[in-house]
Amino acid sequence: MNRKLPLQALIEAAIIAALAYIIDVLPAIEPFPWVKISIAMIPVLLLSLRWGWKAGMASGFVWGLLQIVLGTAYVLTPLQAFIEYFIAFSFIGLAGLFAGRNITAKSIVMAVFVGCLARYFWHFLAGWVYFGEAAPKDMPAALYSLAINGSAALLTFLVCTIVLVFLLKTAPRLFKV
Ligand code: 218
Repeated sequence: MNRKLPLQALIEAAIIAALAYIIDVLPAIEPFPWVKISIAMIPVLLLSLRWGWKAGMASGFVWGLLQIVLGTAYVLTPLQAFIEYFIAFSFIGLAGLFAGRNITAKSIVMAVFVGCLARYFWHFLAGWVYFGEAAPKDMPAALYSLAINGSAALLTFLVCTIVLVFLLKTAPRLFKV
C-alpha cells in the first residue's frame, strides 16, 4: 500500500473520526467501571481494514484532535495530551497493516490486536508518568498503569474483535472498497 490515498478514503476517514467521537461521548453501560471499553474504535478499525494504515492513522489523528478541540479530552499537561490524544489515537490506524483483498477472521484478530496494543501502549506510558499519584498506596506507578491500561486494552480488544468478526460474517461487503 504505497499509493496516494484516494479521495474516498480521506472522506471516509473524516466521517469515521466524527462517528467515533460521537460513539465515544455517548453514555455507555460499563460492566467494569474502572476500565472504559472503547467500542468507538470499531469504526476506525473497520476503516483501517478497508483502506490501510495511512487512512486509519489519519482518522485516529482527527478523532484525537476532535477530543482536544471540543474539550472532552482529559488534559493534565501539554505533553501528556499530545501523547494520549494525537499519538495514541493515531496509532489505532496500524490495524490497517492487515488490510488487503481478502479479510478473514484471523486478519481481524491480528489487526485489532495491533491497533489496541499500539494505542494502549501510549496510554500505559502516559499513565506511568502522569497518573502515578492515582495508584493505591505502595503500588508502583508502572504496575498501576499496566493494570488499568492493560485491562482496558484487553477488554477493548475482545469486544472489538467479536463485533468486527460478526460484521465480517454478516456483512462482508463492509470490508471491501
Ligand atoms: C492509569 C491511567 N489513568 C488514566 C489515563 C488516561 N487515559 C487512559 C486511557 C485512555 C485515555 C484517552 C481517553 O479515553 C486516557 C486519557 C492513563 N493513561 N493512565
